[in-house]
Amino acid sequence: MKLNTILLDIAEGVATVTLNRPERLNAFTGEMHAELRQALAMIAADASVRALLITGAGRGFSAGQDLSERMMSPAAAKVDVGDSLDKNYNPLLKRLRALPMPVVCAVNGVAAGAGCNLALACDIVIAARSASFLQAFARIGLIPDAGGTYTLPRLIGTARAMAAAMLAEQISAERAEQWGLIWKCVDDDKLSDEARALTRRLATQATKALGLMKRAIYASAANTFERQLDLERDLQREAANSEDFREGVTAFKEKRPATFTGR
Ligand code: T3D
Repeated sequence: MKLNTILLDIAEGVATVTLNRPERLNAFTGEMHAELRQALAMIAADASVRALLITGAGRGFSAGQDLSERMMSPAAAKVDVGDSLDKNYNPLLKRLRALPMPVVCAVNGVAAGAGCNLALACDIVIAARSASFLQAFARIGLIPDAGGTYTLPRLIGTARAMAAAMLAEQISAERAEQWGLIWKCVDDDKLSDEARALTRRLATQATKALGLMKRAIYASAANTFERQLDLERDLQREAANSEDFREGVTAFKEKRPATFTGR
């Protein structure tokens, strides 16, 4: 598959997608969205892939929508931004959430606009200490999209979410970790190794259970306690039907490390 705006690597159970327009801080174009769709379809269809890592090339993670595709001149045809969300961003976010495997995001530099919200929609976010998170939308007269108005208040509460959205100030990786916006930040020179090691480790775990965990935890935001208990029962039944559950219990009894296959 020939790709111009992203890199895709699949090895040792891990798929790595690198946003690759470093000269534009990996801003999203229509072409990048099309390539991400192709890559995610390939990852979902490849039974050998048990975890996904997303990162960016160069000094930024992603500056969000490429604004050169949105140049407004009186002569230019008006862009329907709602169509762009319907066609590009919303399916991307839904596909990532629906992937039945852990998705790790390694934020290597600034993550702005939809780039920030793509990162925050991943299951585990690890960032370089010099990275930052910016809800840039208010600076250009937009509202947070790509799931931002959903994820932000759930991750950091309404007070911080509102100020992050309205003030559009850069949030450092250290503050993001303190607030619980991300899992953790690490020294810049450790990011790549730590993110790869973490994703490889996830790829050796009981993939089916991790995929079900993801479904349960994301569903909890819209569920009552009672409905969540019912969902846990249903998903636990599925987890317990896996070969990995049998292996986990057998390994425990035999006092040896479990070897999970993801089945
Ligand atoms: O339209 C729809 O489809 C709806 C969806 C919208 C989703 C969105 O994401 S809207 C939000 C779009 N993003 C932004 O508003 C962020 C714009 N960028 C920035 O504010 C800054 O670049 C950063 C704070 C992210 C980083 O600042 P800095 O000083 O580190 O870098 P820089 O010098 O501003 O950028 C480096 C280059 O990348 C520069 O190009 P140049 O001058 O070297 O030729 C800059 O123009 C370019 N660049 C940065 N962001 C974008 C971009 N080019 C196109 N689109 C960008 N978003």
